[in-house]
Amino acid sequence: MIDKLPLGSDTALMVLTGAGISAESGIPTFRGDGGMWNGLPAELLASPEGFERDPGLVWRFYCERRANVKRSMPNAGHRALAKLQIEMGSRLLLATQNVDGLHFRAGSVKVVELHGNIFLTKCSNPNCFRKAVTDFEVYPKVPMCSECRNPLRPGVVWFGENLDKFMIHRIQDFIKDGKRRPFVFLAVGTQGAVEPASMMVRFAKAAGATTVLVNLEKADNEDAFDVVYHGKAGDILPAIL
Ligand code: BV8
Repeated sequence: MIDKLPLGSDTALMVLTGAGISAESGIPTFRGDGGMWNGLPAELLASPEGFERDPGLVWRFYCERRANVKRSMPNAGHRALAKLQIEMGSRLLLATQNVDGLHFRAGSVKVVELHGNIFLTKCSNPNCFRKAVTDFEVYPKVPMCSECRNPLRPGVVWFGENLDKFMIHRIQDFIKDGKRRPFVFLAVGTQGAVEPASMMVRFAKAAGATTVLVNLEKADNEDAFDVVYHGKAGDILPAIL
């Protein structure tokens, strides 16, 4: 039984998306085929240790994904959220764990990219003043910083790295604001295995939110949701929004 989300005229809605919303765009999820890439765990490649050990391998991992994302298009799930944002404006906060940028390409704005964006390139030297730049390049070998000669790296948040504190504050403020009005938290296409994103539903629930999950299979944090739909985001999101 699929019901429309309870979105009244002053309801605040926070949406958190994960790799599953981009699966129907042809982008592999992290836990699909065991989260492996060429026999290596994604979590090892998406880490400072992995980059330190073999920057060339990590760049091959990201360049293959950049090329795949460039060939991909947003799907009905992305588009349903972009359309809803036009209707809800600032009452909707869209945060994503994905680095593929497909929400922006579907027309969503002000998307909180918790884990960065695969089309950003920055210097791996934290003391270098070179700024992160938008970069669609697929590199045959490790690109070096023209300022400090250290290797460049993708502008994403790796395992063991902190998320941008301004993004965290923006989400905390939105959840706090949810206490004073009808509040819905919707998670889409996420296993709920990666912190701190997987904890957000609990904070929203504590703030009085009705919590809804749309996911192909059982999620690790499924107990935190009032309503659970198991199925494809591209089918369910247009129906409930
Ligand atoms: C942090 C960017 C403080 C890179 C990503 C022990 C030691 C060290 C650290 C930790 C530890 N224990 C916990 C931690 C913290 C760690 C963590 O949570 N680890 C996990 C593995 C246990 N988190 C961090 O390190 C974070 N930072 O905590 O800072 C700190 C600092 C130092 C030490 C400790 C703490 C940083 C996390 C960010 C990592 N970067 N991405 C890149 O993309 O290359 S996360 C990466 O994995 C993706 O971005 C993605 O978000 C995540 C995978 O999660 P999902 O999005 O849920 O994707 P998944 O494939 O898992 O699930 C997809 C779901 O979709 C499935 O359930 C499937 O059924 C469903 N699905 C499939 N198709 C569809 C569908 N649903 C609907 N429709 C469909 N069609």
